[in-house]
Amino acid sequence: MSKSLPYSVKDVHYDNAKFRHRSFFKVITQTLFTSDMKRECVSYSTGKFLGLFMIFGLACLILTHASKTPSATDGLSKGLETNEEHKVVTDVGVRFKKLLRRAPRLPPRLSGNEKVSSGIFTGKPNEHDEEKWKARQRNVKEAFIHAWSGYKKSAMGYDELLPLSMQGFDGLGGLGATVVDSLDTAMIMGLEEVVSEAGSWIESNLLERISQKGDVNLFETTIRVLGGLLSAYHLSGGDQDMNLANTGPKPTIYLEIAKNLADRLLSAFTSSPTPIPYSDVLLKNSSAHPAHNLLSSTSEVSTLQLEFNYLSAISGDPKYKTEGMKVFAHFKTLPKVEGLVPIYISPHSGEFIGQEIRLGSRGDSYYEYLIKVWLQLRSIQDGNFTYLYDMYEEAMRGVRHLLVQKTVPNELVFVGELPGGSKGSFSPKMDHLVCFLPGTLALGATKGITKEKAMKDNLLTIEDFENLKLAEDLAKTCFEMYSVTSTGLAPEIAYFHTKDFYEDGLGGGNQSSEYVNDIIIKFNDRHNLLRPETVESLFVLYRITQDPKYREWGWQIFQSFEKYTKVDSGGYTSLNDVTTLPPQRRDKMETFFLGETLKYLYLLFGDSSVIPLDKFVFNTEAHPFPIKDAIYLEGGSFMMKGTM
Ligand code: DMJ
Repeated sequence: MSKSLPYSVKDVHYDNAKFRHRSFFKVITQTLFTSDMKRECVSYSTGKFLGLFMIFGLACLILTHASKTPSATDGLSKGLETNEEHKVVTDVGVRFKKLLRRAPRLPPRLSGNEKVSSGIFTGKPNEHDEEKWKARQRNVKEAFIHAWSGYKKSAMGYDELLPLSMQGFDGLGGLGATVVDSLDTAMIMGLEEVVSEAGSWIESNLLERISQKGDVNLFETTIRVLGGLLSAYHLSGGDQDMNLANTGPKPTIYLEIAKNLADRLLSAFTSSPTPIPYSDVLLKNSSAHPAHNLLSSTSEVSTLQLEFNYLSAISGDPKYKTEGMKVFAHFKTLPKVEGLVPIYISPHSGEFIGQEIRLGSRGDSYYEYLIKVWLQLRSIQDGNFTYLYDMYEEAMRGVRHLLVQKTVPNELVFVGELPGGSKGSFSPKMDHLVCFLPGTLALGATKGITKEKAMKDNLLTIEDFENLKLAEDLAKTCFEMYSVTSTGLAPEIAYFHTKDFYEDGLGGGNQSSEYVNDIIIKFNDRHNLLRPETVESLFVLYRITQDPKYREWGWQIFQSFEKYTKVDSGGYTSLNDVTTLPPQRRDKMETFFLGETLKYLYLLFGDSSVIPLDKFVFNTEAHPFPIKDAIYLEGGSFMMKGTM
């Protein structure tokens, strides 16, 4: 494991101070952060004096400045800071903190390449481009129709479609998961016929299923079914007391079913002796039990809160939020490794179990929900949720310090694993699931506004820039995990060639890829389940950086899905091996292909004003809930205050 910081301020080129008039003090303080300016400064005749002055300044800083780094909460949610926090910082410390904050928040100097590709200085995309992306967006809509019609024809009412055998399969407890997961995508795409079919099925069947079905997984049911119902409620006009959908049931139907389901799911919380819920619920009698190994996954118990909080807001009943947020309050008290957490937790003791740390399976959305729940709740007056932001920032520092490495020979950035915790060895292995992280990092950095606006308004801290840089580098690696294979589709898991690890003969099969020696794909990891994480991150990064390369990458990935996963009789299928041609097919269309993958591609190619990231938060299954000024507390209960 690399002991040195793989990411440092040196990696972040964001200084364009030369475009601005700088005061004497700014010259000194900016010099602390930017190597370019350091050179400039030394060339002055007073260089030596300035150097001495810098050393003096640093000494003062160490004596007076509390070690806390600037937080986004400084600039964005001042109201959340406590008086105590203000008291511990001396006046001198405050002055130095301010000086030091200003330099890194200056807008960056974009490279020539960036200027052209970002479109920031080249004006809006031309008409031809607009038409091109509209056409590509239509292609995604057609893909969704093909997927839905395959499901409708062979599997309507089942959880999933088996597209090759043309039958349905209940792999998620039998709640018609594909119907609910697909509904808001159809609404966003304006597919009224699908909205009508899915909405009518939900209205006629779902309550009965909920009251009769047996075991379901708390997490999967919350993110896919509860999440799908809640976003359908919002998108069909529920928050505005209107019915915006021309077809399908009234929004209140979605809300009523959501409440019924959530009331049963709550038993996972109330049956557990600790704030950590059990993993499984028996819907028909509202009872809950732990998994066979008696453990809950860290990501699962911490990926329920966006849904439960929003349900409390729209139903006026705080019980969902109260139970869900107890989990985070409990996590706050647990020991961590530089903010990183083991992937198992016991609902009986409330303690982490084992030492395995990763941002892939069982770990991933813990980190995603820390920042997203903070974004959702930060404007609410009934509690201080800054601790979520702090936990997120600490965790991302931990990621940069302990998990980020670069490949040999081409220096792709990846996030590895600690199979034995902080004392064990580093594993250069990354689940495709980790590719959610670039999007989350970018969202956490700008809080959903564009990078350009965030820089103009001086909102970005050094850590925000570091996180943005990591987001962009990691998104490239995720994209290359697709490009390196014969099919242009990523494997479920990739290993990376590092100075300590290499296995020969396990490339992705695309010999023309520059990275064929950097990325290693083991036999057991060669499948592709139509997962969304990479296109999700491309969507978020495109919205935030406005760099069209993310759209182009998304288009390449979409074309590969079209070429190798489309099933003529209807639907799309998972693959067994992405490295060989023709790829062996697996006979399963996961619900998230319609709920997430195609939705993110559609939004990536479309107008950025649709579901803006500073006004909506997507749950981990891509169901958008409104945030901006939408939820607030009034007289002890939650009310809606207009949403869009
Ligand atoms: C989805 O159900 C969610 O995105 C979840 O957070 C992770 N796994 C799948 C998609 O890969």
